[in-house]
Amino acid sequence: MLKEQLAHSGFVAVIGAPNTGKSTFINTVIGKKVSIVSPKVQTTRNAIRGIYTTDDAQVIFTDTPGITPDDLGKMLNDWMNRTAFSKAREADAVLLFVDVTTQHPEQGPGKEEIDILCKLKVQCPVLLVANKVDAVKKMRVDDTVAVLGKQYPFAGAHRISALSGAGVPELLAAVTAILPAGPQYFEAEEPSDQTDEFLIAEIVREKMFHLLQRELPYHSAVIVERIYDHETIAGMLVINATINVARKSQKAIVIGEKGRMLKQIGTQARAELETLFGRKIHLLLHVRVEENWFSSERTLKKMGFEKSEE
Ligand SMILES: Nc1nc2c(ncn2[C@@H]2O[C@H](COP(=O)(O)OP(=O)(O)OP(=O)(O)O)[C@@H](O)[C@H]2O)c(=O)[nH]1
Ligand SMILES: [Mg+2]
Repeated sequence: MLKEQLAHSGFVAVIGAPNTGKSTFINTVIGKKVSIVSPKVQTTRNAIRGIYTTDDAQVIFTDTPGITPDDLGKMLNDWMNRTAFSKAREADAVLLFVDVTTQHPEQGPGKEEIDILCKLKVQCPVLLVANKVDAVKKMRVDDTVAVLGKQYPFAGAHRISALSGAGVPELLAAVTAILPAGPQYFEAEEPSDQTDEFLIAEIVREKMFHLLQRELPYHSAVIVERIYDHETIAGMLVINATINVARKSQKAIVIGEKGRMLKQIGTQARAELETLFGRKIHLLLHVRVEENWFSSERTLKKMGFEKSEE
């Protein structure tokens, strides 16, 4: 049952440059994987909700793609950036993530952060979140916060480690307190609103990010075509998914010698999916060449993108 009135409820957009730990933070808050994580930049492509519910509050976090001027396949990149800014504009509060390990306060604030702050035209409170404090000295964190603090009228600054969870409860309390009274939007048992198809595609994509070199994951997209219960093997979930790549040569790499790479991607994804769904899974992966899929409106829509207006 949804409660009509909570002391605090609303939408919080989590934005920042790529690789700053936005998705890691969402997963830590929710306590399970809602959004995929990798050491490579631009892992997240869509707006992904992680819903945090307590007795008297509901905070709907939206994980967003890292904002970057880099141009990897124009339309996809453009839509990713638009997604991040439009989610910030729709939100009741914004968390701007900064990776303290990549900041050099003595050289002034990061170019990426300045660029984001210039384009961030929001009325709502924006909290600065200095992430990865576990990896650098405290002084450097303080300097980063001080330097960036001069660039924008932040409603507060928090120092956290999304990975270890340090500082996360304090940040959660602060962002909850900012939100006005309002209704409960989602059931408490629903930590996310993504479909099974989307989550499965994302898990396959995460394994590709970890297993494939350099640019390849960026040139790939995963689409779950069909999920069905197997008629003869009770309890087995059969999943049919396609990996789109942009070139024939990329298809060969994803499949690998004697199909080894594709098998490894499938095995790792299946293991995680079996834990997630709590049942046996048969994952059928197929690789298809679709030139310039990242500039194809039809394919991007199939991948869950919306062409949001800026
Ligand atoms: N040391 C340390 N590493 C972290 C922390 N948070 C995230 N990371 C690492 O940073 C990398 C990027 O994390 P993600 O959560 O994927 O970053 P993101 O901001 O969602 O990245 P995009 O989706 O590409 O924009 C991963 O290797 C994480 O393990 C942290 O608090 N400390
Ligand atoms: Mg991410």
